[in-house]
Amino acid sequence: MHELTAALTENQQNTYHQIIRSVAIPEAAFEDFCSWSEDCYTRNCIFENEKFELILLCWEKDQITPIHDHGGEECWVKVINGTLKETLYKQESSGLTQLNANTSEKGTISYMIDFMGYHKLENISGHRAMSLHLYAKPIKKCNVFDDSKKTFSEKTLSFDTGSSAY
Ligand code: 2CO
Ligand code: FE2
Repeated sequence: MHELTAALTENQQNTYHQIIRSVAIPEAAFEDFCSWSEDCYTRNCIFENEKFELILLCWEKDQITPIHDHGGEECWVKVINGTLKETLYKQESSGLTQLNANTSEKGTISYMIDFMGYHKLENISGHRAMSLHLYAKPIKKCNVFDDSKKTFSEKTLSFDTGSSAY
């Protein structure tokens, strides 16, 4: 894990995809960072500085995010275990329209940035899942879609575990 955080700290953001793709971290190394909740997937901070944040998301079976953006930042997601489904959306004059959906297995990396639209992620494994999220720069706020009101509202993001000390 130290190797990954050191490489991200020392290198430029345009190398982040390559770094997260090539690093091989044993699944067991993530056990120290995980926490679980029946209410919502958990966000566990592994490392954060001014340039980026590395977060482990822990998903109980069938847990799902709301539809959201990424506060103008870049986002890479690597599946550590389980299967995640990502559904993409685009805002159009008629409202929010669904684009494609992708299924990611262990080791798969997906990328997201606001001009690509919005997304939601769902654990479709049938059991617990874990995913590693790299955001550059750190995302403190994002816009979340309220399905009943059919509007977006700003949400402040927080960690369930891990500190923001650096
Ligand atoms: N962006 C969501 C979050 O950090 C997870 S979906 O993958 O980007 O809570
Ligand atoms: Fe996201």
